[in-house]
Amino acid sequence: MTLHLMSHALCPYVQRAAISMLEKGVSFERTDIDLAKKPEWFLAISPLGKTPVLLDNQQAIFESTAILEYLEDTQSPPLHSKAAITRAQHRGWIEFGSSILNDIAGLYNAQTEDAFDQKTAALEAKFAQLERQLGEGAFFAGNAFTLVDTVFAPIFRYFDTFDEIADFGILLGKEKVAAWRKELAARPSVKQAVSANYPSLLRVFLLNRNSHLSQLMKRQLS
Ligand SMILES: N[C@@H](CCC(=O)N[C@@H](CS)C(=O)NCC(=O)O)C(=O)O
Repeated sequence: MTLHLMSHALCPYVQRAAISMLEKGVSFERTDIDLAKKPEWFLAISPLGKTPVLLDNQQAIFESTAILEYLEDTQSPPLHSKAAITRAQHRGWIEFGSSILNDIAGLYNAQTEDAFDQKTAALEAKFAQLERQLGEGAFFAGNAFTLVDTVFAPIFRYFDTFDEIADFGILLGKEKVAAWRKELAARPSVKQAVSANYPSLLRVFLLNRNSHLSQLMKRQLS
């Protein structure tokens, strides 16, 4: 089987697929797409013009959750529970993770302090929900690493850079969330899902948003 991931260095949705394949020990190729100048061949396989796309022997699959499900159907070990009820619940939490990613984009693009504070509050509330949801064990669903973990590892990765700018209080006092974040950061598949220059690329990306966060970063640099 030849798997080829159409990728972007900073894309959290790409990381979901990469983490899943690394967990399953599947070898795959990776090609970075310039999302500011999408090639025609990429638009032909990506109806929404977004990364990730996974090519399996030239057959294209788009949307990260479709890719994760395909990898579950074709590669072991499974990262989805055997129980239908748990799988359905985890799909819900994956969607919850996507809504956090939208809030994070809202945070780093916010033009005013007010808009930034609103996004901070929305994120704080969502992580408080997660804190209540988490049980015992290293990961979202106890000691088994699941698809929900592939979704949250890239989310927590943003906070490594945010924390260098300031503590916005989003994760403050959430002990279970903090322990989960630490476990995910130490996981080899999570580490290998991005290149070594990810933190510096993210800083440049955030600085170039012309947003409230960019201003905070510039003040820090001056
Ligand atoms: N729902 C999509 C979201 C993917 C997505 O937003 N990808 C971003 C990069 S992280 C993208 O390709 N953006 C380019 C664009 O929207 O033009 C998924 O789960 O795969």
